[in-house]
Order: sequence, then structure tokens, then C-alpha cells
Amino acid sequence: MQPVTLTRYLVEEQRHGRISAELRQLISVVVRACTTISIAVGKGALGGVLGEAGTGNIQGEVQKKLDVISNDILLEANAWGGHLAACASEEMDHCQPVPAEYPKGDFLLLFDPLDGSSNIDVNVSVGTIFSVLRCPPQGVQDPRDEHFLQPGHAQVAAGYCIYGPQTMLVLTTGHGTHAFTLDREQGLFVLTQANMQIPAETAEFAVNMSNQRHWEPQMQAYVADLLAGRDGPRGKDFNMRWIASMVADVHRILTRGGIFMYPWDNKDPSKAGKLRLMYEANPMGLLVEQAGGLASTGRARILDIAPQGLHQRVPVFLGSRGEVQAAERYFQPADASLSASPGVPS
Ligand code: P6P
Repeated sequence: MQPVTLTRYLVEEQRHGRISAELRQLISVVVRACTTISIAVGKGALGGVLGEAGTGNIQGEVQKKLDVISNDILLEANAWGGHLAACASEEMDHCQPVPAEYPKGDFLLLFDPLDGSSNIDVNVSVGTIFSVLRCPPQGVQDPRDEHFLQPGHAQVAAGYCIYGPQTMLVLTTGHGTHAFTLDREQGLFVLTQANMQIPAETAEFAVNMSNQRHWEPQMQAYVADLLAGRDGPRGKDFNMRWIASMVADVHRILTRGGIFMYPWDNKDPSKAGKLRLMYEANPMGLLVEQAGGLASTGRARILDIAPQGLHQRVPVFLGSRGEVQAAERYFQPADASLSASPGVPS
């Protein structure tokens, strides 16, 4: 049987009326940009692309050279396509409208151009995360940040490209979550896992344990019970993984199950979490839900959050349905007796 390339998959989705020609073309442009980023990431020191760019972003983070390069590749690729009204990025303070001389489209594209970039210099998997929204009609000719502030369930597509031992694209347009592997010889993405399904139960959790003393009591209680293993209230032993690259941790969970957590902590109480809603939690949340999992703040469904800002942060619990529900139980009724952490959506 002929391998199903991404192009063929998207044409079939369009033929069955599940996506428009414009969305098919937009996804193709984004994925071509990711292929270019994959080549740049793969060169490493040989490409002179490692190390810091000497600049910072709105997050207050030092930018890596590849952060800036990846951002530029995505902006350049999407400027002239005619599918977009504007782009927004972790690396840019505000959205960037498509240049006036180019045709406009009805979509908005958000991305974290190179998530996990602190891992680049040590050759650990990193990735590009993207999210697609419809642009409100009034915003097409004059798009502004406020036009991006839509809840995650409004996404028309979401995905990531992981640059690891293989370069893989994981994509949803609302009809399941599907994985494609880059055939480097042919420069084509080939469908290698249709309809990914996250096992409902797991014995593997992912969290940065060094933050443990900064967590809310509910989070400390939940993780303590995981660590207590078979002799504790959970009655089974758990394993832990933490790659510190969300794309890599989420890819593992989509592939074999688990729960990924970046909860609120009091290191900077003014921040509702570390991860960003619009271009990390929302796209990953849609991919996970489309694969049968859950994506929560611990207290609310991530995809239902009404965004207040382009770079808004949220706590994230996502992965195996049964385990996310188990974590949520620690944040329920007893919560009334504990002050909810500031900024965390109730
Ligand atoms: P920490 C990478 O910087 C990132 O945004 C995610 O990809 C990753 O899950 C998280 O931060 C890692 O955070 O605090 O463990 O370095």
C-alpha cells in the first residue's frame, strides 16, 4: 500500500469537507517552515546557530540564536501565502500583521518557534508548536492582539514538529491526532501513526521536582501520593520523566501515556504558571483531547479559558484521562479551606 504523505492526507481531509483549501495550504506552509527549522537545528555547531542571540524576549528570557532564526523562518514563510491576517509568537511582544503589500487571509497563526530551546546546546529534542484560529472579520485588514484572544476550543488546527532522532509532525484539525515522520531523503512527511490514543491510565508522571517546595499544598499532596507508590494510597509504583522540553514530554505522553504537569508555584506568585496559554497549553491541549486525554489547569479545562493576554500563563496538567482526573481530585472541595493560588483560573 502506498505510504500516505502529509500532502495526500490534507487533500483527502479537504475532499471529505473536513478542512478548507485555505487551511490545507496554511498547514502546508507551516510544515515547510518546520522542515527548514529542522535542517537548521540539525546543523548545530556546524551551522553556527548554537548559543545565545544576545537579545531577550517579552517573557524576560534570553533568546537563543535558533529562537530568532526559527521565528524569522515562520514569519517569512507565512507573510506572502495569502492565508493569514497575522502571526503571534512567544518571541514577539505583539502580533505581526501580514505586510500590507501581501494578500490577506482569514486565519491567525500563533507559534512557539522553538520550544525547549534551553536544550539545544546539549542536543536534546526541541520543537515548534503552532495553533490556528479564525480571524474575526473586523480584524482581517487591521489585526490586533485582541483578535487572537479566543478560547482554545476555537482552534481550527494545532500541532507541533519535534526535532529529535526523527523529525515528526503531530497534527490535529479537530478530527483526531495524527503523527507524520519526515522522510529526509525525499523531504516528505509520511503518516506513521493515525488516530493516536493516549492510554486512560498510567504509571508515569512528568514534573520538575525541584519546584516541589514552592507548590500549593494540594499539588504537594498529589505528588507525595505518587511517590509513596504501591504502599501509599495509589497502590502502585510510578516512574518519573522530565525532559524540560514540553514538545518531547508531550510526544512521549501521546505515544505511551502519562501525565505532564507544570503547576502554579510561589517562586513568582504574580505568575499563574510557567507555560503560555495561547501557543503552548492550548495547542497541546487540543492535540491531547483529540487523542482521548485531558488538559486541565487542575481546576478547569484549559480549552475553555477565556484568554486575557497574548502571553498569559496557566498551570498545566495534561495526558492520560484517568490520571488527570486523579490529580484534579486533590484540587477539589478541600480547596475551599485553602486559598486558591492567585491568578490561577478557578
Ligand atoms: P523548567 C521550555 O523552556 C519550557 O517552556 C517547556 O518546553 C518545558 O516543559 C519547561 O519550560 C521546562 O521548564 O522549569 O523545567 O526548565
